[in-house]
Amino acid sequence: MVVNDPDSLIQGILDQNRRMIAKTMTLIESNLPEHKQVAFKIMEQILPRTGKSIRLGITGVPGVGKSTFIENLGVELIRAGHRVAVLAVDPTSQRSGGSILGDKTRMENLSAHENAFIRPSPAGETLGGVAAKTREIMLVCEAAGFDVILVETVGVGQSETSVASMVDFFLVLMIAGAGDELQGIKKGVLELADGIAINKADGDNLPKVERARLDLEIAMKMICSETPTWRTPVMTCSSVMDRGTLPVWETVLDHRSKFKETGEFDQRRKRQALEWMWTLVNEGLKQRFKDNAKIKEQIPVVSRQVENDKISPSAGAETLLSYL
Ligand SMILES: Nc1nc2c(ncn2[C@@H]2O[C@H](COP(=O)(O)OP(=O)(O)O)[C@@H](O)[C@H]2O)c(=O)[nH]1
Ligand SMILES: [Mg+2]
Repeated sequence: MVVNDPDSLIQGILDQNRRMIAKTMTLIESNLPEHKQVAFKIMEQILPRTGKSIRLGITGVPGVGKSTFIENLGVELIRAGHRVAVLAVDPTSQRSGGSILGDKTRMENLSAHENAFIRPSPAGETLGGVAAKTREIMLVCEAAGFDVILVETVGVGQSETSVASMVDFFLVLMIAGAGDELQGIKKGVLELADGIAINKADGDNLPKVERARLDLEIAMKMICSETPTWRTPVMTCSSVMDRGTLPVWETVLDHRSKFKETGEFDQRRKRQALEWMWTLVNEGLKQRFKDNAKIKEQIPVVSRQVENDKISPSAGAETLLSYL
């Protein structure tokens, strides 16, 4: 078999061959032009087989229990007959340093399962690049028959926005803390949320969690909902208790059936596809700018002129852009 033969890789994906799936993902993550080309061919071919999964994004500050939530829910869903893929968007991750999912041992209940596939965040120079790769990786998972995709992200550099724009339901996990329940959550993230869940609703935490839930419900009344179909609910869950995450899953399914009924489900997917295209256009423009030989040569020249007040910054920018 040819090593990077798109046809064998496509067949491997459709056959749910884990090695071939992983190999395709590595090609997607690669920055080598020949790898990109193969990945592009594969993506075009598998596209008709994608889009059928339930896509759930999960964000929250470090320590709220995102990974534990994903593992608990993942195990429950597999028990119910689903095939679950777990992906991460972490713009700070380097391949060597691991990612927010932690090492394999962190999700050992899930990672050992043949109906689970866990992929840490791709490394990348820009968040746009990392997110675009994660999106394609998600599509590979769908073509390989995974019917639930769970995407974990930390709140770094707008990564929530990127993840919200690739999923059907965006979940913000929180914990009951002292005082301000909104602490650590960036303004705007609650507006992206399709649901909020206060995690660690177990043991001694329970009264604190219930108070936090009431406070948050009041806070959420200030946020206008985008559609009459849905008001962002404030839920509670526990990822250390058996079935403790299932109420959240019920809400995801409820949202899905309501949005499908009104047509907003398809509208959202379409809007996301266009947003993705523009992200890729932006990334592509930046890359072409960086790779342009004439621009490379002119950057030091123009930079010096701007530094020495010979030309204005805007004239400098105009000059460099004119070489594109
Ligand atoms: N009591 C309790 N502890 C939890 C729960 N979920 C996570 N934890 C603990 O919180 C810590 C952080 O969890 P982790 O999943 O790594 O958080 P992440 O950084 O958001 O991915 C770990 O020590 C978990 O055992 C929960 O539902 N209840
Ligand atoms: Mg984590």
